[in-house]
Amino acid sequence: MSRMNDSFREATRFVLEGDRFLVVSHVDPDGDAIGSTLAVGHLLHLLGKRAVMVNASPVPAKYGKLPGAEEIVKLQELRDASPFDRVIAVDVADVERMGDCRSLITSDALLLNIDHHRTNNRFGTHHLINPDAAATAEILYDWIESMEIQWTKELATCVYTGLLTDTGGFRYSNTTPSVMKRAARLLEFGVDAPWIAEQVLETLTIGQLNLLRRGLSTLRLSEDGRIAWMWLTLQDFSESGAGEGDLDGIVNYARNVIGVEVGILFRQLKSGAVKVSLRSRRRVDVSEVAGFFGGGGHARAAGCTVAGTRDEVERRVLLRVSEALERMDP
Ligand SMILES: [Mn+2]
Repeated sequence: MSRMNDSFREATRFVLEGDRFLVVSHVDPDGDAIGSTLAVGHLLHLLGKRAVMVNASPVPAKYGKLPGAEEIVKLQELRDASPFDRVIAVDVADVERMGDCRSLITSDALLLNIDHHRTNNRFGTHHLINPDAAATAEILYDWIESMEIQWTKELATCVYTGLLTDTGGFRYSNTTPSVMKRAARLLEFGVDAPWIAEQVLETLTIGQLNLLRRGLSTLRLSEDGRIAWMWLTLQDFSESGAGEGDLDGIVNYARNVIGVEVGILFRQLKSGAVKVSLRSRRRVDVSEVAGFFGGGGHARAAGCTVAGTRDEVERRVLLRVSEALERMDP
């Protein structure tokens, strides 16, 4: 605990000593990535600093109404900006996950790495990393508290969004007493919980619905019924008018089938490789499976990109998941 306090103090000093910051998160951002990006943006503004928020991917529509979301710029909009020598990366386990945002950063930049992925490789110069945190937003909550600054509704809303989405709507095993206590405090600062839930959990785009329909039509089960998987092709994307942001949550339908322990979504990438999203119900650590293929994530939610033909990738991943399941057996 006291070590974390030291880290908070160092992180605060890092922020106070700078003037202009780049705030960045991972490609294909989720609610924790966007919520944490916005929370750091609000925080920097409250401290009188200049903050430029960027993401290599577009902000998914469901996060577009969060306070400040319209200020997250696209990479292209910064083409002529001078590079940044102070950077805050949120929810980024590996510098590669920033995508082309790396091009905005000087080689000698000071970088504060705030993250909760167990696979984080400490690529920054300053670190607030806690793999036991449910969300990057949970680390931000504690850091902000340590600064004793006045919470605003906007700041609280963005932190709350990260807590809500990374716990699957306060449902996953990372929904700890600590998460609920922090969420409860955030409500006291004026967070509109039903509004956020409606925005980020109860909203489907037509593209998402079309993708879901196509994905479900490919769903297959392993013989023992413990693995379910779906495929989405490039054609599925083009014909359903869907983008990256529309993939959110589709893999859960495979995992949610009764008896299934691991759900998998395979999707073709333009590069020819296959992006694999893995979700487990209770026992299999899918971050280990993803790690084997050079990816990462959390015990219950992880992903990787695998090169090879459709059949090859499917066979290799299913084999690895089966082995993980066998290891789980008593
Ligand atoms: Mn996260």
